[in-house]
Amino acid sequence: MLIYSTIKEFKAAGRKSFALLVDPDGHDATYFEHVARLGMDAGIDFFFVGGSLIADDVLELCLSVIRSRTKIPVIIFPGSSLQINPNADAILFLSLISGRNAEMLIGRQVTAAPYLRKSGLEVISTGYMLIDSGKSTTALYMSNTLPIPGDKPQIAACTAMAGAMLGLSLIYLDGGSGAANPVSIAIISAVKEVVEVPIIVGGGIRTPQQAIDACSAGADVIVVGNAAEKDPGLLRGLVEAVHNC
Ligand code: 1GP
Repeated sequence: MLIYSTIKEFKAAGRKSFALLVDPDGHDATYFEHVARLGMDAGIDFFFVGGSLIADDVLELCLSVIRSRTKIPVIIFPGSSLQINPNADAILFLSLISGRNAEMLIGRQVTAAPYLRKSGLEVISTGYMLIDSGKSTTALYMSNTLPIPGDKPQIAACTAMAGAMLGLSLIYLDGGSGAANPVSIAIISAVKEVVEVPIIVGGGIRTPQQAIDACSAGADVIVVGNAAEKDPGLLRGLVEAVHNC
């Protein structure tokens, strides 16, 4: 089934979902096999694959190993416009709507569009919003944008509203990989109140309680990368917490 329909169906049924973020950079096939097993054992709903600095061949390897080992949908979460590969189920087509860098809002997308068209990937338009999380993250540096201040839920709400009105299919609230603090409940609730589209929340989620808080505030999909990479033993508890929300 198409990935976006699945996400929407889960949302309609009030079922929260969990995505494990895999950054292929610096890893090999053995690691990807391990991650595939880990995701299956923990009962995750989606693999998100992407990172700021990955070479093409590692992305390809990561996608093909995970897809050959599991039936869990694999979604590219591109750290750059070069990360397009047909070996996935879908791609989040990101527009960085929290920033004012025209390249990230529409420039890279124009370059990527013909490749995406040929790729056969399901393209899911996503309003990507970086939220200040207490420390500078790779995403901020690489995108050359300012994040939305963590204590300004109204700005986040208006940004998400504009994204949804422009027709974007998802809103992704991201504190950035390895964020010191997850996106706040106030920000998630303010966004939830004004948009109907599914909301993805990630960045700095390390505990089941943080995942539960984000879900209760309105997140439909929780994304965890760093915490699970550092301590794979955490994964099962995080997934259970999300599924029990
Ligand atoms: C980052 O939302 C993701 O873009 C996940 O962040 O690695 O901090 O879990 P973490």
